[in-house]
Amino acid sequence: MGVLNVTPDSFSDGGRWLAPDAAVAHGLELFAEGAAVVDVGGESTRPGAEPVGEAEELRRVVPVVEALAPHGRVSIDTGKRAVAEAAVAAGATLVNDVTARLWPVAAEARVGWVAMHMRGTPRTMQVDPAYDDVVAEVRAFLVERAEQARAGGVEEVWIDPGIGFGKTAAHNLSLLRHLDELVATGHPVAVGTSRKAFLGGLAGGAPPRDRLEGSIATAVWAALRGATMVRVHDVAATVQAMRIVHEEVAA
Ligand code: HH2
Repeated sequence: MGVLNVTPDSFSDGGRWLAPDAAVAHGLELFAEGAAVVDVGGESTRPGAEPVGEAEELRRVVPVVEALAPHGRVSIDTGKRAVAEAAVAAGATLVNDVTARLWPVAAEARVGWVAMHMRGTPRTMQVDPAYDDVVAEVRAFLVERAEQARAGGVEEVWIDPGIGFGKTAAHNLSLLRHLDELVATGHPVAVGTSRKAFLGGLAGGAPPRDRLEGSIATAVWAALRGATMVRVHDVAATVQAMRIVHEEVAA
């Protein structure tokens, strides 16, 4: 899954793809690099981000989804029901739901749904996140939501631990270390580590543009542990790394 942030303020690429033409061109580039899905988002969920109004988010994403949908699978990264509905009407076939609440939209439209775990809201989620057992709590939450969605008629349900969403670096590492416990639930697992802050911390304070090594290392780790979708900014490099591991080393 390639990331396409149509936002002025995303943490690693804010503003680069805000103009619709630039966003569409970048989305086509992500497909050409080997993305199976392009994930269009119009609201940054970085720690501390201010919410975006519904009308503005719609204005950012709908034309981009419409232009990209004939070229490949498009997902909509949102927490707003109206945005998910409009994006699906414009051709998106996967709702990437950072609030894990919007499965009725996917059921109604007969499209796929990604349930991501987040503790709190982006504005406050990194203020002292605490769990007794992060892996067990995230797993229980995701299984409950996934079962609700399946019972409600959604056929394609993904679960995603929400790396960095109300989690310390230690929480993120535990979730990655024990990813097999999410895989064992039987729901397909998606993971997004790309360029995230904990990777900067593990690489001597590297800024987002210098986190490719950690992004690829954790994407490959996640895939080897059974995740079947990774959400990444650097599609070409990740595809190459995955090909080498899956088609050559593990062949
Ligand atoms: N991470 C981000 C956004 N959406 N969706 C899923 N399913 N999983 C993730 O880990 C995930 C996500 C945050 O990354 P990004 O879009 O690059 O940044 P921003 O929220 O600042 O736009």
